[in-house]
Amino acid sequence: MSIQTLATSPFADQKPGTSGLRKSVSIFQQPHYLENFVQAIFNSLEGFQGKTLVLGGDGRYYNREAVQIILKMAAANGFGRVKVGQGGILSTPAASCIIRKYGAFGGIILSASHNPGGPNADFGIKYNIGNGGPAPEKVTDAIFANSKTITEYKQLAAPDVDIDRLGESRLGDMVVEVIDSVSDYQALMESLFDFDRIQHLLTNGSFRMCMDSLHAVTGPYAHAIFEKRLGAPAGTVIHGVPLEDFGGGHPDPNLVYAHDLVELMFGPDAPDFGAASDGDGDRNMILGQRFFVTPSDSLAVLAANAKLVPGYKDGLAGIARSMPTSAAADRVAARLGIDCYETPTGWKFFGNLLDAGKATLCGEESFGTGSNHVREKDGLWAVLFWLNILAVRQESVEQIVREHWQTYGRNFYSRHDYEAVQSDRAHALVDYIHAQMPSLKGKTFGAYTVDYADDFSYTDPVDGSVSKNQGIRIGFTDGSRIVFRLSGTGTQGATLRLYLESYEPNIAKHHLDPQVALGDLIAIAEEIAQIKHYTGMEKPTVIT
Ligand code: VG1
Ligand code: CO
Repeated sequence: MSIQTLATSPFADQKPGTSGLRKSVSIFQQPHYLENFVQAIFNSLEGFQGKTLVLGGDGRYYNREAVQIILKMAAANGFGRVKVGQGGILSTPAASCIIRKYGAFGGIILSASHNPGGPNADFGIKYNIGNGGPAPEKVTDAIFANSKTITEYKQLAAPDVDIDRLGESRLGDMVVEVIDSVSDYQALMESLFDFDRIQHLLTNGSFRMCMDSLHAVTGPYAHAIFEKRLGAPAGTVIHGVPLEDFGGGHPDPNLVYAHDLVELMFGPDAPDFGAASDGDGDRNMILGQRFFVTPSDSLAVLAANAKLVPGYKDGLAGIARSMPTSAAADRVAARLGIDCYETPTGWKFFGNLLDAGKATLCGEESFGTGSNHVREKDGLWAVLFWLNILAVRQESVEQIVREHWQTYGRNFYSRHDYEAVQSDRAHALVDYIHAQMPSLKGKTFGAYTVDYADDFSYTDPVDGSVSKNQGIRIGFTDGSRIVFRLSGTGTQGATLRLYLESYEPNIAKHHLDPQVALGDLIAIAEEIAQIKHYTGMEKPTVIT
């Protein structure tokens, strides 16, 4: 087995987005495309000789091929060991857990998360650092810079490794260790939650749940934890076999794409609790019987009830949420007397706060919730957290959320996505809003007066790094807001995200449909951004 150095030339489009590099499979299959990016990762790291790399992905099309390429490149570049999930499978939170547990140098996760998979869909790759979290911007910037000047990459000339059989083998001087994809993660969950109590809830005959893995990576994890360990009846987990194309669907746990679950949970014989997770297992959607919990509310409810859960019984150090996420969690933090941090979109911005012990729980409006147990958002963790709360409180999901609103008021919230918009039109829309920004403050729209209009900029309180242009915020004097952002994970044209939020303390209005409660703000957003004109779309692709 010899180390080969192969000549290559750079690709101009390898800039990591909100969460790694995401492109269509056909782009990744171009000669040297994946290799260039992997070498660019290695070139921007120092001190990994002889150290351990964690490797795995969500099982989508091209996962297995990419694993073989990366193993041979890791061996040629001098890693001492790669821990690879069996069959190339590791959920994003499991990879984070394994990096931390074994003190690995870092990890490579193969996933395009909630984007569809298959030969005509998307693939992705991201690098996580030794704390188990996504590489911060200074690392992703270095990777991008390297990718633009790369001239060669290294690989070991060797046959493929058997990644389906557990155990160790050698690839040149490097050890390849094929590990069980689930067990370390399951052990971590058992250390945080009251499994005995959850088991009792799931087996007492009066409580039913449905977990929809959307044919994505959490299937094996959900089967092992909910059915095998916690005793839920067979069939509790649906779509639980990971498929390379996720069965042709979007593995995105929202009201549109998790349609089978939504139909069940809003149907006549709905279970008590429903949940779904995304392609790589870091997102979650929580449903009660005929009741949807917004991710922003979910974060707030978990925070308010954290003391009921063994892993969080001593209280929270702080809460962090991404800027577009509703301020529901801020109200809980205020009552608990702890800090609440507002970060840009993307989990990489939570890492420093978690490492510094400033935050315990983190969340994003995009169905992402997590804590300091790993450095990624964690779908099944959120499901277990809810189950633990339900097992202790013995109330329904709806009762718990309604009572939460009574205590804290309700933050009406919705996100409207306009997908696959022509890029130049989307940027023209952003320019159009920018042009108005200096004159927006003080302007009135019906009953609403603009309090501020800015581009969100974040200064990391731990390392002082500054991230600019993280979304346009238009805030009104009554505390409601409109936020505009362009997605950093889409692969087709541009995706416009419009985030809407208003606060309603009056219990008598808590029953309103959010689209009705937010109706004025939706109209104002259209007036300010001319969304129909610029996107050419009459209505959003997805409303959550
Ligand atoms: C989206 C979400 C963001 C999330 C990111 C990665 O990013 O809005 O909150 O962190 O996806 O999640 P964007 O740039 O498209 O808005 V995942 O589960 O796709 O890794
Ligand atoms: Co994801």
